[in-house]
Amino acid sequence: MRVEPAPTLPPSAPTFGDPSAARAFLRDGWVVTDLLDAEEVATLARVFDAIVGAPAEPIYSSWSQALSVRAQTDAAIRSVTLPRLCALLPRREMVFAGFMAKAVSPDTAFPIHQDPTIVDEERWTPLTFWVPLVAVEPETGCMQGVPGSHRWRAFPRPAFRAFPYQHEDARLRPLLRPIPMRAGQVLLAHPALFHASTPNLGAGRRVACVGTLVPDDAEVRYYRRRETEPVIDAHPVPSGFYVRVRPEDATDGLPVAGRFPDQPPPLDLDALVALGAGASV
Ligand SMILES: O=C(O)CCC(=O)C(=O)O
Repeated sequence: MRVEPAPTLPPSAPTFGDPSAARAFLRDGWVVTDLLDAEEVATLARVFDAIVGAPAEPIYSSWSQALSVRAQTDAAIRSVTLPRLCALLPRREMVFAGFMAKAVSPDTAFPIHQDPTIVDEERWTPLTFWVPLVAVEPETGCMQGVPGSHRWRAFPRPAFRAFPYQHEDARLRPLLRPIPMRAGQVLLAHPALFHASTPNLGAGRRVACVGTLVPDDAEVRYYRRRETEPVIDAHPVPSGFYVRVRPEDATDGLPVAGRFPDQPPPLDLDALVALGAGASV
């Protein structure tokens, strides 16, 4: 099956107040811009030290911590980043925020994946935000993206389901483009973007803030794949759901807005490369 590139993103697609950034987002699936000043970066680094300290695991994610830690982390990151993000992107809400940290280790590469669907992407454009608190380069745990791959999005991506093209890793890897950034810049990416990050081979821990923004009129959902059959249920969820509850524990009794087959189409590498070449933009 050939997936045709979407000619445009929905009406709520972000403009970033800058037509060239909006075009780059449409074409590549991400943009990078300045967000925080040095004092705000230092504040968030102190928050990380106070809440997390020196984690034992090579890759630390707030997402896998106790709910109280997740809520405390979300509140602290939100208070610093949300005013800045809203200045850049009016009428957005933050669904959740957390830390992603990498110790210095060759074992800290993050494999190619997409982030889960949390809104109907035909109607609304969500954004993953990622803000490093130190400069990042290919040698120090920077993000990498496959340009245009966010438009390969003809299916919902349920939470906790493995990336469906893991077996294509060797063919996808050469398409990854590194995204070096300065401390305090923000990467704003479509969650459907095929992305990864390099191992941190630098001199110190790499800490980044990560989270999701949605248009403020969007219906936020939890897309859950059934255990027994390849079907995805889309559950509308209340505000704060991704901060206050562990979604995997809490879908009983939630309404269902839609059902989808979980059948990602086979990967057509030529079509994916054409998306990245900006063929349709
Ligand atoms: O922080 C990283 O290195 C990777 C983060 C990422 O890809 C994600 O949170 O989806």
